[in-house]
This record gives sequence, structure tokens and C-alpha cells, in this order.
Amino acid sequence: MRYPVIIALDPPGGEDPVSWSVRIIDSLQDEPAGYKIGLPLLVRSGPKGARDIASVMPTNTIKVADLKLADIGPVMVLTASTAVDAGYTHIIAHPFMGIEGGLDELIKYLRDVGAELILLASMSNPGAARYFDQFIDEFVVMGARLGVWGYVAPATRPHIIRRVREVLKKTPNPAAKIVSPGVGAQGQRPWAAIKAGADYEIVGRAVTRAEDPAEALERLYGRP
Ligand code: BMP
Repeated sequence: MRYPVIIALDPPGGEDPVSWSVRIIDSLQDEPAGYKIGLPLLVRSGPKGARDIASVMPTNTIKVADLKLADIGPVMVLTASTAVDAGYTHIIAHPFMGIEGGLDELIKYLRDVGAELILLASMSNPGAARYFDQFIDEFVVMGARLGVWGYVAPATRPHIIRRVREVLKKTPNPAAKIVSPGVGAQGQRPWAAIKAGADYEIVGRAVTRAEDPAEALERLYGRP
């Protein structure tokens, strides 16, 4: 891993999602710390396509399924199991459903199969400032109670990342990971989230839409 970056694979319309993703992974290999697929890819490629994509990700990379789960426990488990069975190791979920009958069942399933939960602490779009940001402290404490691997916090609002880190310090797992989207296409500069306390920056279009993704990643982050 040369860069503390997770690459978001959101294939543009009109592209074959599997060959588009494989081309990008071939270009980047294990230069980024991980890769992330989301619903645009999973819905279009189906579980078999998602499995084919996971199988070309280097073994030492984090394989995130960004399903942004928000449902009752048993239904989140059904959805998450599609991604876990396809080879994904980290699942992203919303916090608003709460623990009982929701996230408790999801994390129990993930623990049983050796996968990890990432909880949204807030989001990178401007509208999240009005709603999500009101509950950051509660969501971080909720994640700590559950024993999550990490949190999503927005690169676009570094003070939120600092706040998540601050609240984490008072929990049993202050070193829980923070992953931060919003660099590049959404306007934030590379390294801004890391400087604010994130462990990984999530980058999609600024790298994946470039003619040469490896060159784009190096241009953004510099030579380590
Ligand atoms: P891009 O760098 O192209 O803007 O992509 C950002 C990625 O991060 C997308 O896959 C998006 O779904 C995800 N994301 C985000 O942009 N903001 C959030 O708050 C949470 C996300 O998962």
C-alpha cells in the first residue's frame, strides 16, 4: 500500500461495469489501500460480476461494499451476505435505524463471517450538515458500543472528522478507523481529511475517470 486511499468504483453508464473495474484495478494494483464498490456497480453487474471484480483485487487490499444499509436487521443481513459471499470484507451501513433489531443483528452476522462494519458518522454532501451532523457524537458512541471497525466522515467538512476523532478518544477504541469521501470531484484537496484525523481518503472519479488511473493517483497524492 503506497497511498492511504480507497478507490470508489462507480462505473459510468454505458460502460461494462466488470471490464471497466478490472481495467482500473489492473492499473492501480495495491497502490491504494483498498477498493470500494457501491450499488451502481452491484445492481448492474450482479453478485457474479461483483465476485469477479473482488477476485482481481490484490489480497492485501480492503474490499468495501458500500451498500449504505438502512433496514431492519434480518433484511440488512440478507443484503450484506450477497456482498460478503462475493468476497467483500467491509460493509457500510447507516446509523439512523439504531442498534436494537437493526445494527445489532447486522454486526453479529458480520462477526460470524469475519467481516467488518463501517458506520456512517456523517456524509460529504452539503445537505448532511443539516441532519447527520446533529448526531455525530451519538453515532460515534453507538459505533463504539457495537465495536465497529470504523466510520465514514466527510472530507468536505474536516471539522466533522476532528469531532469524530475527539469523541472516539473517550471510547474503548480510540484508534477506530475514519474513512473520508469528498476528495477530487466533490472539491476537497488530497490529504485534507488525513490531516484532520482520517485514516483513509475515498477517491472515485478524480482517479477512475482519468485515462491513466495510476498516473492520476500519483499526480493527486505525490510520490510517497
Ligand atoms: P467521488 O470521489 O467520485 O466523488 O466518489 C465518492 C464516493 O464516496 C462515492 O462512491 C460515494 O458513494 C461515496 N460517498 C460519498 O461520496 N459521500 C459520503 O458521505 C459517503 C460515501 O460513501
